[in-house]
Amino acid sequence: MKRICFIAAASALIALAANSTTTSAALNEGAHAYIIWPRDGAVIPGGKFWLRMGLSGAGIAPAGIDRPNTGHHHVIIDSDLPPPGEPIPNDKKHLHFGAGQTEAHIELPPGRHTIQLILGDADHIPQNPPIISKKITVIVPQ
Ligand SMILES: [Cu+2]
Repeated sequence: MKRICFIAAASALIALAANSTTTSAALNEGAHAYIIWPRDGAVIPGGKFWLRMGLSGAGIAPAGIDRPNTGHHHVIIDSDLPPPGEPIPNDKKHLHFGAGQTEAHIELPPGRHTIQLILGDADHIPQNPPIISKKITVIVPQ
């Protein structure tokens, strides 16, 4: 019940935000995701960390909530961006945060890894143009 209330409240806020905008396309221009932590090139002993995800120029909405200029984060690990216009795959290299999370506990094995964010809409499809972060590299020592 608590969760349902939260989603209802979030929808109300998003609706308010949407009313004050002109078109979603105009707002999407320049929107981008960014990785707050870790920083590019970080060495992470043990490979366990909290990834902190940022978003500028767009809003977070849970999967299934269809509002202009919103979406939920996806973390792409050791992979290139998924193709445009199709749902983002759901596997070990493509993690969905469909509850609207902006933090994720990640565990990576030893080695070099790339991490990149891409926003997806209510149906997990990237926005057009896509709202992405810079691709960073992290190193997990042996
Ligand atoms: Cu998704």
